[in-house]
Amino acid sequence: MISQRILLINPTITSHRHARFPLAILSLSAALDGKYASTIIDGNVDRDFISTAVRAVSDGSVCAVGVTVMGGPQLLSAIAVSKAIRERLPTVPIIWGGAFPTVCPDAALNSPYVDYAVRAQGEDTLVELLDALADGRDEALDSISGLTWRRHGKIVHNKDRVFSAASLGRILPYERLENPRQYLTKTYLGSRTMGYQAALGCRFRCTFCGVATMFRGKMALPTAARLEQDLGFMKDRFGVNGIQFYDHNFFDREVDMVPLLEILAKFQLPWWCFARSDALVNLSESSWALVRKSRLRMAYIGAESPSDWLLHDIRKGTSRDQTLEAVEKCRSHGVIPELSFMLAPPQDPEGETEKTFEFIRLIKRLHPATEVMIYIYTPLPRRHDTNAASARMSSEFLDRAGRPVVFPRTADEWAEPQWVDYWCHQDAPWLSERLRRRIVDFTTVLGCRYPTIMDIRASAWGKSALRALASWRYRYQRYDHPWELRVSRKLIRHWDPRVMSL
Ligand code: B12
Ligand code: SF4
Repeated sequence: MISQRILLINPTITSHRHARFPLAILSLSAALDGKYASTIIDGNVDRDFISTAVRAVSDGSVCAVGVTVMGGPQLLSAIAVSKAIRERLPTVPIIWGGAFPTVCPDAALNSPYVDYAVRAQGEDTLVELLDALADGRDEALDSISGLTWRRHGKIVHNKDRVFSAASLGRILPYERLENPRQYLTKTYLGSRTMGYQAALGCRFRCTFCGVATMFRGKMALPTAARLEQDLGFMKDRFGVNGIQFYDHNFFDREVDMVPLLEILAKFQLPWWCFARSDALVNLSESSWALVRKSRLRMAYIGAESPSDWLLHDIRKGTSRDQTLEAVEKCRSHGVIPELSFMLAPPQDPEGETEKTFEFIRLIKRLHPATEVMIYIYTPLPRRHDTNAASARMSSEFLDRAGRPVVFPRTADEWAEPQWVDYWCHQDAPWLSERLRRRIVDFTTVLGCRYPTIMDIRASAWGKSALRALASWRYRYQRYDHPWELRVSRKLIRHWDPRVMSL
């Protein structure tokens, strides 16, 4: 018999208009079924979610609270809701899971309003944790893989949980959300675009990527039957006409992908996904034919850098030439490549940034429709051991004043503006003010010279005006202080592509 209820919270991370299905807490809710009842609160649609959450725990019917936490802006709302619950009902256990506690479990536990941090996949860990809490024995906590907790005030990291593909077999309980249709957004893909994850994990282990910390090189694909069932459900039940695939890396081994591409080609719903350049370059012509038929509109490719030494350093496993080749492949098959770059690595911030600008200009000459996402290279602190990580990072990286970079040790410190920017790849301690300005200016000029197709709000004439206004600056590389573009962009209400992408 189900006697206990857990509250699952997705703290606010974005506007109501951009809210996506809160897949993490839906997946957890599905895994709890049959053992624990769950109530879902989504801070992206309930703008007063902290009061809602406090009200929900106040009557004493909730045995624990689970909060999903991504670093960056969501950390602030996660802290706020956790503090409010702790204050109202100090005895209710508060459990954090998601990207932030996976990468920074010490910082999460160094916060008085977090009792347990669940690292990586959370379904099984959560069930075992709730069972142990119901049991009331601390010893039971010891054996729960993937859990970070406090034993007599000291932080303990249990061993990592082994990768599990079990969640691929569960159907998400969308009906538990208030009005599921409000999560379908109007995008360039379709008037009812849905965020959906088909596969789990990624078989690569790029050193800068939180996905590698979470999955440690493991991945699992759904069966073609499962994909077909979900797409059919989404189309019939919600009228979905566009899909953003959240799979960390959509194109896995070609032989395994073909059955999935065949399903996508059957539905022909315009779609978007994350992909690697090497996978696209090596795709056979018959698979490309399926890709075309399936209406893949845009592929987000982590190009990261034009420097092969850096790509090697971060263990990306791709090369500059593969990026160029992937752009060409996409062009010839009618897919828009969306390339993301990481600028200003600490080893040579200025030099690498200028080199990347040149590479972007080259790509724009080859395929002007290419979308470009510009981020700052912000390596993650190492897991499990913030102090040792800080020490290691100290010897590796210096800030703009020449002092060793020391990462935050608590969630509150990570919530400070400069570290929120760090998590969002907007700023880094080694970036000089001059270089930061130059990157912002280049991004503005590029974004106006080539307005993103993802922005469906700005008018066609507005985009043409921006393009015309920015063309001399782009042509003569006069990026400094593009104040007229900034003003025009505001007037025309043209979005930065990073607002629309992921
Ligand atoms: C959708 C999405 C968003 C949405 C958020 C939608 C929402 N939640 O309402 C938006 C677009 C707002 C967003 C923003 C950001 N995102 Co985001 N996002 C994603 C994406 C594509 C899918 C997340 C998802 O739903 N996954 C599916 C669920 C099932 O998996 P999950 O969240 O990992 O949950 C599992 C475990 O983590 C764990 N778990 C999670 N929560 C909890 C809670 C409890 C209590 C427990 C026990 C367990 C648990 O159990 C779950 C099931 O196994 C992921 C990539 C991905 N595929 O995961 C990136 C990702 C999470 N985002 C990331 C980042 C960095 C961001 C940003 C902070 C910056 C950026 N994009 O560059 C921004 C913030 C920018 C800003 N200014 O707001 C990174 C995190 C990496 C890292 N460094 O750790 C990811 C992994 C993308 C990437 N490859 O880099 N994002
Ligand atoms: S291939 Fe992409 S998702 Fe996978 S580890 Fe590398 S950067 Fe992360």
